[in-house]
Amino acid sequence: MFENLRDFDKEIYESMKKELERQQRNIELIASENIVSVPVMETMGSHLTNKYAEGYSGKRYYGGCNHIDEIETIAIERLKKLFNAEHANVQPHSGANANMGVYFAILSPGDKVMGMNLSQGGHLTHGSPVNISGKYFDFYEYGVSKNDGLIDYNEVRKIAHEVKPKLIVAGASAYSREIDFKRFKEIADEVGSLLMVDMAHIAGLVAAGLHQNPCEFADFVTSTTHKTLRGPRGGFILCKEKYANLIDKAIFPGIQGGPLEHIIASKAVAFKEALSPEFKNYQNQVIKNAKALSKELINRKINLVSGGTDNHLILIDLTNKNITGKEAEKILDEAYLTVNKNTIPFDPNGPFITSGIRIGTPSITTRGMKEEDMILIAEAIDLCITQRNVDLAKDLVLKLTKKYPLYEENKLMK
Ligand code: DSN
Repeated sequence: MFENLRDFDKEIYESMKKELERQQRNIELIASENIVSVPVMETMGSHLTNKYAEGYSGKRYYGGCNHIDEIETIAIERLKKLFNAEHANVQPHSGANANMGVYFAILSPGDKVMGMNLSQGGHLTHGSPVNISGKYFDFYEYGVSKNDGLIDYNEVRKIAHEVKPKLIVAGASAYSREIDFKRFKEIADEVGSLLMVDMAHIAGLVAAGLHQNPCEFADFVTSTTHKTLRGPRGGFILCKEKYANLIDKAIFPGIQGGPLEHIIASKAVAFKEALSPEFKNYQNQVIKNAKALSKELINRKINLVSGGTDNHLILIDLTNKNITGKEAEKILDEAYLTVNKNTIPFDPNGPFITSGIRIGTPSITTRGMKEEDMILIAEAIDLCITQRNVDLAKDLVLKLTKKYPLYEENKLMK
């Protein structure tokens, strides 16, 4: 792959090659990242990018869309099957656009909405004051309990009764426990709200039947395709049939123009992978690895928010380690462990410094790592954040990444 690029544009080729080498050399622990298969990558880099196809299958604003229609229809049918959904829109360019699509479909500026506090595990697009969601709509925050770091459903219920929002948004980007969507639906029904679930982080687990499926309860479900779901970078919306037209119109012509059909084809390939029995084994291993890594970290006196994990993600509380999230991210990077700094609930530090780091197991599991490898990863993390011994940690990391090559080393870019 990439021989033509190598001959035409050395500058970009060389930077891409260095990035591939970084991905091969490092242990990727960013919970929202993954490693796509070659078929998923091939469809993304294809001639499908040449085609304009504004509109939907059978109702396009451009000629020559018959094969594009076939592709988009396959993507939609696979996605509906995967999540047992009534209606699917595969055009959102990202998770943020998927969320905006739902808001644009059902809200007017100033409407009341509830979402999870960003610094307690929520997401920018769930009403952060610096995001368009928080600027255009009247968001009220809920969060986790100070005692156990778990979503405080009683507080959610109390706020919902006080605010009576038009929409409740459930879902998180830094929450390591199962979310009870059924409970959210009960609360939404009590106060006459609609329910949207953003399942971006856990979509792969849901697809594999390892997490409660929000499509059973929510009016709208949004997601990205590139996290646990292991597809190309993108988004989608699922909804009840009665909202199908509203959602489709909100995405196009509401907030997007021409769909990215090369990405939609790649999403279809990823959905085919996600429908396979192998994918269920993979997601099972993602959770087993996260639980094993949690146990090994706790054994090394590293504190975790909520004391552990039910999913692919772990939030480390560094307050007993005399190191900030920002410093930890840097020292871990020096040892070739890639993580992101993250606020912990009730963090005394702001989002640029933070008192935590967020890690996850989707990428390392795709590489083939198992429970026994989590011992070495926990050891390397501990060497960095407790003992500040980068050299020893780096040796452990290199041993592991050599053992689990990415894309059959040297075959992707020579
Ligand atoms: N940036 C993503 C994450 O890392 O969770 C959310 O959009």
